[in-house]
Amino acid sequence: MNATAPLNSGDDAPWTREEFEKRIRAKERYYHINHEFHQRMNSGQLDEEAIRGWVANRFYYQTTIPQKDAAIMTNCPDRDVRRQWAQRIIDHDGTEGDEGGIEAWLLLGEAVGLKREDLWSHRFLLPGVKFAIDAYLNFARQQPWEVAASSSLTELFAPTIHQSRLDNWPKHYPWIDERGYQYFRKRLKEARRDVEHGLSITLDYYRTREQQERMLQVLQFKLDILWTMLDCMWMAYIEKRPPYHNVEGTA
Ligand code: AHQ
Repeated sequence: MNATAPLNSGDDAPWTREEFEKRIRAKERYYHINHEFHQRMNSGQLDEEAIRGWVANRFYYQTTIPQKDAAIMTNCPDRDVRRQWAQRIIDHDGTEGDEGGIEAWLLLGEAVGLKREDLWSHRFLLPGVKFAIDAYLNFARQQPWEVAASSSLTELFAPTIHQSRLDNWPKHYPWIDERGYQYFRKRLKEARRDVEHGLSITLDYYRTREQQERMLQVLQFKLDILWTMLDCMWMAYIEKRPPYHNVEGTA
């Protein structure tokens, strides 16, 4: 080994904070904004059934997020972190005077022609979408709280996706009541605040190169969850091949 080389010059040297963050952000190309379901959605190619199916299936994700965040808090012994993380639960469950994200999603449901009961009953929830979302909740329950916290960093890429809906839905889907768009506006601000906290926890926690590489795998796991949800919706609402489509109705 070259005697003057810096101690950390081997290829197992930890990345600097800047390099680590750059590699985290480089995962953006796997973000579900690039899934063909979202590309069709944002270019006005989805029919009403596909839009309603997406809203109904995503409702299960929205109601699971606060449970996921509560699981992280259960595992987190740090009061200061819990104080900040608790805000995520309030953002979704709401509080006196601010009905929260789940209520806003119910308004989105009504805006696309669904009843609140259609969402709360999860009657349109596809099995594969449920499995993917349950995998996220169980991950948060079982992993160290810092690992579960870092899996929320797919939201680094979320402001773009919420903005693309606000830009595209009104022109492509004039039949949707614009009161439904409150959720997307709300998340623009909340996502930016959440990822700041999530990123600082992440850049502090993963120290060795092996841990940093592990974090990129954790982020890919969450990206896979979001991508898989849309794969299931593609089968059901684009291919019109929901589970058991070829066996139902046969004697
Ligand atoms: O509305 C979304 C939301 O509240 C959250 C919380 C965060 C997490 O803790 O994993 N992720 C997330 C996301 C929301 N919306 C998704 C979308 O496409 O509208 C994106 C999703 C995410 O980026 O993980």
